[in-house]
Amino acid sequence: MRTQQGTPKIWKMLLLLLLIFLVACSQQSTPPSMATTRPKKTYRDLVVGFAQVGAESEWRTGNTASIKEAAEELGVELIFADGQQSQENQIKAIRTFIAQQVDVIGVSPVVENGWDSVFQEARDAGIPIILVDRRANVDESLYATHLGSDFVEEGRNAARVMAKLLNGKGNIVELTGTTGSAPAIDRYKGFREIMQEYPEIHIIASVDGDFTRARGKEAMADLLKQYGSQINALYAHNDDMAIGAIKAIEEYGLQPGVDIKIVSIDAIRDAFQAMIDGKLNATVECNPLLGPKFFELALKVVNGEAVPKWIPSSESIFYPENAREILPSRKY
Ligand code: GYE
Repeated sequence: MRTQQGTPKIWKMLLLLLLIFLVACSQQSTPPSMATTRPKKTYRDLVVGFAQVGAESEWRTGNTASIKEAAEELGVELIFADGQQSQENQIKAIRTFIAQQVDVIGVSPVVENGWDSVFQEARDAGIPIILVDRRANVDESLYATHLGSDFVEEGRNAARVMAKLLNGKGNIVELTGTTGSAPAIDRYKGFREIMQEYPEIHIIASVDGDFTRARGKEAMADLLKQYGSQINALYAHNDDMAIGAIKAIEEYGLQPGVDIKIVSIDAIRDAFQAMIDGKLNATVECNPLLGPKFFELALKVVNGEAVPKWIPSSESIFYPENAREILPSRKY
């Protein structure tokens, strides 16, 4: 009797165990990717915060226009913050983007250092950072990718051109970009790398012109007061400073491009005009039209696709000889 009564109980237990086993198996056989896959985002789903440096140069206004136009064309929602060349403003903007839970943050860091904590905050919130144009001095794990030029190579190219213009001999003054910014650091470095091959070329002064026309003019006027006709050439880290300096040289009574050879960087439209007018001897291109590529990268990053850690631009050098012909095709 006991055995007769006991049998159905055992069967029930076994059935229950079998059921538990089957449920466990069915859960395990679900591919892990199926459980976590989210539908891919499109441009129209993207909300992007962009912390811009400011509006210090024509290069920058060209860069801002490219970003805004690309967002508009692609249908990306862009929240744009102008940092007015202050790191504090840029950090505040990034914190606001984090609070707004944007999908991606783009930033062009005004200076290289001091970004660790705010980038870490973005990472903790799961928001990827993309460096656009300028680099930040942080661990690679704190940003998804960097889209921007090879500033060291630009400095090297400026030096190669300058050495030819001076026939390997002369005194150069330098107007550097914003102290502590990636392009100022690299353009300074690249220029010297090449110039060390020319023992009869001397860099007699190097002054911060903050990438602006006004500061470029002021700084060049001071340099002329100090060194006068000892100056054979000017190397400016951007065209805007060179254009400011051209005014100072004219006011001093010398001929820019002739008495003082000038090489600068960016290749903005006004630099082409200065070359046509015979006041600038060469400009090394730096491409600000980064908008479309930036959003392409943003979308990839958000969708978990792999992107390279650095995407440099390909750039050339322009001379007075064909400046008139090229100017109409320049977009910035
Ligand atoms: O050369 C200058 C601008 O970061 C490459 O910033 C950029 C530089 C550019 O103000 O004109």
